[in-house]
Amino acid sequence: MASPVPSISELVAKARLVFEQSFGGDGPEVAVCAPGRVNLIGEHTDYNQGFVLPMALPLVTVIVGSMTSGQSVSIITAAKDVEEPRRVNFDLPNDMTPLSPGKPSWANYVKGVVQHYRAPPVPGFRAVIASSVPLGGGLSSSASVEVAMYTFLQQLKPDDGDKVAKAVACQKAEHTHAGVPCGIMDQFVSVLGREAHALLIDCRSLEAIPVPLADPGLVILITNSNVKHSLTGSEYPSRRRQCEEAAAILEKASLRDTTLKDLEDAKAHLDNETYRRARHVVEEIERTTQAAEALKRGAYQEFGNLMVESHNSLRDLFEVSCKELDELVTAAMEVKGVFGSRMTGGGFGGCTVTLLQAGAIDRTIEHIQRQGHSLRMLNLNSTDSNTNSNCNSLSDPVCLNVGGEIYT
Ligand code: GAF
Repeated sequence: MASPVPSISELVAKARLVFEQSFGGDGPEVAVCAPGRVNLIGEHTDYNQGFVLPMALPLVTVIVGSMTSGQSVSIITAAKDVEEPRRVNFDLPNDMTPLSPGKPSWANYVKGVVQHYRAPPVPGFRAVIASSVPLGGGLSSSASVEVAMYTFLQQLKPDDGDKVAKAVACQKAEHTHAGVPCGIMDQFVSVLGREAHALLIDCRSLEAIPVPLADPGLVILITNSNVKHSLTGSEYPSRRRQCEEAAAILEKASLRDTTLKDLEDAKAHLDNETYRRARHVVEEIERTTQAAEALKRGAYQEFGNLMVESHNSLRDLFEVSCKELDELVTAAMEVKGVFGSRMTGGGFGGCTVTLLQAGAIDRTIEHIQRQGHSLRMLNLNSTDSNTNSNCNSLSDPVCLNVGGEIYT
């Protein structure tokens, strides 16, 4: 009933075939990959310097390719549902001239990472991208392309290997070349995520604590509303701006430094919308640390209750949910054995994430489908994750980055 997740080897084989058909010659010398993510709780808190609790997924972006002697890049995407053309060539600037973003938009992630690579100048290369992360599904397809691209460049010309700096460089690529003023969560967990763990990330100090998530009695179900979200519109930047305005009025560096009491005391100075945005963030930061504690104790019902509170707050205060996401959460919560459910990611469409007892998986999927949703679902048993699996489908050298580790 749940969709099978293509393995990393299958994606590498697909990308390799496209490489050989398009470029001929000896085939690719390098293969890398980086995961998408699902955020369990802590939404729209990262750019407010708060906490987030995402986990890396077995859905990944793979890049295969080789260095060339020239000063140009030729990149092809074999990912689903992307804008044409699927092949883009560009020259690498031989001075400090920036690489301008343009059309097709998928190539901007590549250009952005080339621009912000921490060991310039980048050598010429040709490469093929393949991905199992759904585009516009709120599962960080863009961060997984950025981190895979960065990892690919590391294989051609190593940088100093600093993982946090790598995530920050990929975040910059998203800012300058995709035009999304995102926080650090997606790139951070794509680089530093660990198998069978969620990551409690402090988005101010950029420190992270792995929280074990490998109970065979527990399932994480991701349900795609099939409403495509795009964060490049005005909504995401405007939410970020409202949060910054609220912090400025409260005379705080960020909403991380704000308590509920501060907010209530200043309510008269904030317009109602700004107040509600700020209230979501302040309470969500608190919920996220509580949820991480609950997960550590195996208190799944407590965790689930916090997920539902988070969803309601995103729906009513932050206003980034939509009818389809709300319906999916309601349907999931009607099933016995479901602990909690919420929208995940930036919002305005995309996926929900549901925490449930393993024994409840079939009836949960059936129930959601009976509500009239014809949905693509991904059943992620946390013990069944292949986010750190290696792949040997290329002849040497083989380099894979999954969850931040490089295997050669
Ligand atoms: C998107 C952004 F890219 C993240 O940085 C984060 O703000 C998220 O939306 C909302 O929590 O995925």
